[in-house]
Amino acid sequence: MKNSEWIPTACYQCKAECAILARVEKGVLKEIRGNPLTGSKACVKGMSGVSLQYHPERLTHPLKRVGKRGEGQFEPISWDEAMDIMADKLAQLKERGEAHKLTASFFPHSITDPKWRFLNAYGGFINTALPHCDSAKIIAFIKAMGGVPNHHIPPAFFTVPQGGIMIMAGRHAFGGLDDAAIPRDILDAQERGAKLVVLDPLFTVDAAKADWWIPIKPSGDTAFFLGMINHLVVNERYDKDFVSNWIREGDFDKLKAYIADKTPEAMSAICDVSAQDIRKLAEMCAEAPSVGVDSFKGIMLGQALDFGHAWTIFLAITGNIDNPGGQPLPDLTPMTAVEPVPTGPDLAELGWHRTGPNRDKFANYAFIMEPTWYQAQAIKEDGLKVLITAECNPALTEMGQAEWCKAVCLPGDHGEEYKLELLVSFELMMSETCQYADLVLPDRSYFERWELLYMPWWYNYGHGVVLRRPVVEALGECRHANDVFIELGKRLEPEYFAFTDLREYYDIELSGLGLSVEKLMEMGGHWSPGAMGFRKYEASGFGTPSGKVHLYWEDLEGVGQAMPRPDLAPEYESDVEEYPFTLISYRSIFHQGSGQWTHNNPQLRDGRSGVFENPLLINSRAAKNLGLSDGDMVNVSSRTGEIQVKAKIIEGIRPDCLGLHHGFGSSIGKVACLGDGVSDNILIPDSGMTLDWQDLVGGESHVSTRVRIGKKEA
Ligand SMILES: Nc1nc2c(c(=O)[nH]1)N[C@H]1C(S)=C(S)[C@@H](COP(=O)(O)OP(=O)(O)OC[C@H]3O[C@@H](n4cnc5c(=O)[nH]c(N)nc54)[C@H](O)[C@@H]3O)O[C@H]1N2
Ligand SMILES: Nc1nc2c(c(=O)[nH]1)N[C@H]1C(S)=C(S)[C@@H](COP(=O)(O)OP(=O)(O)OC[C@H]3O[C@@H](n4cnc5c(=O)[nH]c(N)nc54)[C@H](O)[C@@H]3O)O[C@H]1N2
Ligand code: SF4
Ligand SMILES: [Mo]
Repeated sequence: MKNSEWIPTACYQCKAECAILARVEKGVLKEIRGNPLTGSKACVKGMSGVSLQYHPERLTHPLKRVGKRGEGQFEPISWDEAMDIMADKLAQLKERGEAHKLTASFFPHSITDPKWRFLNAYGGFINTALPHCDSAKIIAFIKAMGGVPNHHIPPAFFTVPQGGIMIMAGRHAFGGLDDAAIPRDILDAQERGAKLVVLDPLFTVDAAKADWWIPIKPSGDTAFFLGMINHLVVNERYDKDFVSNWIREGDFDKLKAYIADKTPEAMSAICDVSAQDIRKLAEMCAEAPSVGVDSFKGIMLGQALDFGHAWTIFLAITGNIDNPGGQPLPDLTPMTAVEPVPTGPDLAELGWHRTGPNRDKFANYAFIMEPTWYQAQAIKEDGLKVLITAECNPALTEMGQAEWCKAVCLPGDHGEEYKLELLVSFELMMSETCQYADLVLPDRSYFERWELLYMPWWYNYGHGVVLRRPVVEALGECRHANDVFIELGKRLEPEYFAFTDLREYYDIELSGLGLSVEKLMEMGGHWSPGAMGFRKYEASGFGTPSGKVHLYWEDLEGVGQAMPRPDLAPEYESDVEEYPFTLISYRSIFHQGSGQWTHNNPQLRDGRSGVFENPLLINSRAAKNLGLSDGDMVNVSSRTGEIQVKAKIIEGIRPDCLGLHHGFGSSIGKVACLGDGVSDNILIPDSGMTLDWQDLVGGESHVSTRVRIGKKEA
């Protein structure tokens, strides 16, 4: 081994997984940099990943619970014992005919993640900790354009032409990074003469960089886009070529009829943006050579599918699909299937829907993934018996976190200790979720493991594959969760796990591309078929049944959603008098979710520059009405909980909203616990409690809620 070398691999300080170079000196990780192969970008979080690799709080041995769930008392056990506990329980569950009552929550690094393979082979319920964030958009894109089932495909900002428009509708690209290169690419595009327009109730960093900040009412985005669509259609300012060539016959007429009364004036009354501004942005878009729209929080609401639908209609009638600066529609990389391919259980046959039993409303819209949000509900209804979490921390991140903690502690009905019979958490450091787990399993960090990252689209890779590889030796007895699932597969479902190990699994998948893990390493860890390509539909049509864009969704006629409804999310419309404010949560670059992994980073949270509290942002007018001064302690209460927090009076937030940084409130971890941060999820209701407000795609009405505040009495 050379004394010092730069090894190409992939970051995992956040879910963007940028390509990086890691400098390793005599077997010790020393430094991180962006990988020049994919644009040389790494953010501060990514570069500070080094300080976590050797953090004294890293878990290094499997642990077994000895106290009650939640007490956090453990004893070390061997891997053999841990494997036996899991394998025995899973064998039992399957024998009882309840295999579908296993679920694993994890972040899938690839659509061929071996954990998924295990769930499908065993018959477990597919559940994931991530791509629900914008599942409504994914479904909307599939329904309208036959797009690919890929989490977050933002506009390719590096392709925005001069005069192009970038609309951020509930997207904080400079804070909620989804790739370290995005902020740079946005700024570069602005330098080239593109315009940035930010729709956000909060004056974020993006808003500060924007050419125009529009402080929209939370969940008003559908109405806003419908208002623009009305203006474009009525005034014949749409892309006539695209509409006549690429929209399914008859759909445009249906749209015309539907939007006749969705005038900017009518929509203004819903979204609280003036009709004049709705028209102005519509006109700007009609004139611009391209418009790209990005959203995350805008699409994480109870009317999420409606917004996804309005968003796709807007892109279609302005011709901004698969063009430079518009919405990319990537191709699929042809990976080779590892035979035999397990199909997974037929949940409908088992009487199951994606939100658990008896949710008829959701029956027809089953998607490949199940949000974590319904775990508490499923446990209460005896629908979830074994839960394995990896790379997620629902005890803190789950909306209605207290409900999750309560549900995992519910006693069994027939003398069992708990209704949820086994709870396993793979982690790097002890987390809130680990405190409830029966088994805490020490995972390998992203510097210690193999992983083939494969999604149809990654921002700075284009489509293709990226290899994460071990650059240093694993600490202690750490084992990668994927290896553990493969071993469970070999024990319980051997016909689907005939390959030797993860590397061979990846070699088979890569074989159709003429690649292997070895070859990928020689190539610098990255393979892509080349340029992303534009307007690919001209050659092959869209992936919809008609080969054209579908604006009208006849399969949703029965539930009144064949066209997007303009209404605000029901959660925000209810109990307005009792709870006069909408609380919105947001992210910033230093923190990743609620994760121990970044909150414990001493480089990001040192005594001088670290962020140790998340004050409640309140507009100066609202504060004046309530007699509040900057720094006052306030009580904030919602339908589900109450917190005390310091008020921070600012101008840059709507007077009817309050802002709270998401991800604070850690109760474990030396650095993570520093300061007075509070968790927003004490206030936000559990999704199981608000099923009636949930959207067809799985209910996203979670990241905000209605609250009231009052000064805390001394
Ligand atoms: N640093 C960092 N980066 C991350 C993450 C992280 O935890 N930390 N998490 C990753 C994950 S899992 C995700 S899902 C993404 C999330 O990425 P984003 O959604 O971009 O991140 P947020 O800051 O939570 O929310 C964006 C903005 O939406 C605004 N907003 C809230 N409600 C509405 C609304 O109804 N309409 C509109 N127009 N705006 C609204 C908020 O004020 C906020 O400024 O970030 C990813 N990247
Ligand atoms: N109020 C509110 N709640 C929200 C959101 C919001 O905006 N507002 N956002 C929601 C969204 S979009 C999402 S995606 C979820 C995210 O919620 P989670 O998926 O729970 O994500 P994190 O909170 O970042 O927790 C990640 C955990 O993984 C651990 N980890 C990091 N790397 C590894 C690894 O390599 N191996 C293992 N085993 N563990 C690792 C970290 O230590 C951390 O404990 O939160 C949701 N909750
Ligand atoms: S955005 Fe930053 S933390 Fe996230 S993967 Fe990229 S470099 Fe790492
Ligand atoms: Mo997310």
